[in-house]
Amino acid sequence: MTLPLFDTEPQPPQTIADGAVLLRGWAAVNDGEWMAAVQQVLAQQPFQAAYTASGLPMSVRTSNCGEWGWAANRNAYGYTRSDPLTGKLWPSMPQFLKQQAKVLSGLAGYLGFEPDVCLINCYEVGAKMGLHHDADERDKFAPIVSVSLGLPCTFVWGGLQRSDPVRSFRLEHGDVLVWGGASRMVFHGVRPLQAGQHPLLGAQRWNLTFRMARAIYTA
Ligand code: MD6
Ligand code: FE
Repeated sequence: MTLPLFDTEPQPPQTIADGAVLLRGWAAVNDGEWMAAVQQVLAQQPFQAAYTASGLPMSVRTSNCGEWGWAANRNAYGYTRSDPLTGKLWPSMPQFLKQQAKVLSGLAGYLGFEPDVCLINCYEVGAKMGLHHDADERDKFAPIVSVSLGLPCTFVWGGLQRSDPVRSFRLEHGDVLVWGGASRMVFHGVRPLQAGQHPLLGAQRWNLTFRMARAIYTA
């Protein structure tokens, strides 16, 4: 009998739509390093409340690292150099995170990915993300690398129009979703987080999205 090397073995890349690749379990193999790197960011930039475009409080809390960060208060949202709340520059992106994001995007077929932001979202039980697309980045085709840690969620994947039909799938600890090109402006969301206990994250889900906020993707 052959034993799996890891609790969650990385699965072969799965193309879920044009330009969108799911790498199941790829961040679970070194999740201790992922956790340590995120904790290092959170020590400098703790999770804080965020607001939707219409000024309503969101159920997720956010942190950032990188040259830019995504921030939202009651009046405005978008990418800034520093945290509008404290005036401090966003903490720099740990080398481990940047290197992993580059390797994972490469595995999905995107060479030359140079993230200048990692937005970190924290979901507690009941937290959700309504249907949206990410349009604040300058390059509307550059990939985004999305890493899920902790409790599983139901991810909703729609089309280029808000009214397009959606399908949903589970994202689990260590799953990585890379999407750009023709899928970059697809509407998507996250259903309310179900209660549970994860060995590393307890009752939380963290989602890391590596983005090119200001740079133009040329590879
Ligand atoms: C989440 N993710 O997984 C929410 N956006 O919690 C996103 O909204 C997202 O995963 C753009 C690109 C990838 C994503
Ligand atoms: Fe999004």
